[in-house]
Amino acid sequence: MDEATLRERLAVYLVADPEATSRPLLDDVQAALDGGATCVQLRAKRLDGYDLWRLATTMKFLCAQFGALFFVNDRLDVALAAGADGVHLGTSDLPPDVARTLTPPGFLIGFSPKTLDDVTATARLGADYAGLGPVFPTGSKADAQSPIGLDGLRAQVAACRVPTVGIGGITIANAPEVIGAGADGVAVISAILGTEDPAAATEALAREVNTALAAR
Ligand code: TZP
Ligand code: MG
Repeated sequence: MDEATLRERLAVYLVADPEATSRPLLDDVQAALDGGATCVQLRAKRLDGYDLWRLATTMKFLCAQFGALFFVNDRLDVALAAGADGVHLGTSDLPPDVARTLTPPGFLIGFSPKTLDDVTATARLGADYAGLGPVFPTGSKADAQSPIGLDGLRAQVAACRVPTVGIGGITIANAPEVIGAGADGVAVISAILGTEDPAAATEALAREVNTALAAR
């Protein structure tokens, strides 16, 4: 996939975490796709390999119907087995360059750098995009670092030579500022899964993101 297409597909990025919703996760993912999500990452820290693979396989099928990208968090083996478009790795997972030795051509690797040094290493390690944050305080990640804020995000985007999404505490209200700081998209958990109507929430988020992207 060329870089411009990847940037477009990262615009409205749902991180689908079963711990963040009381509804069946696939129903929420379907609703988010109906509302205009362009990308979905399955992040299920407590599922074992079998359950994660089953869920990932169904989620990939659903995403493909909408032309949305599908990533699996942490687990390269499950991402490959489920036919995902890619895997999302952090600094405590397989390094992107090591993961790359195991992946077929075109398979996407996302990376969450922690420090500014990690940010500059992102492209060197062969990652296709970076998740930068937490931008704002978040209640969705127990071990989250302190927020980098919009200025921190702007600095990290500038230092990052691959497409980026901002993550952490992003809402419909502050999404335009995240895009204004240079991110190609917004990655959210609670702004979609924590609402009564995930389709309407995604639609509103997508509207804000697309307006902000058009204004840059
Ligand atoms: N990584 C950094 S912040 C975060 C993750 C997975 C949680 C984002 O969740 P929310 O609810 O959108 O703040
Ligand atoms: Mg991880």
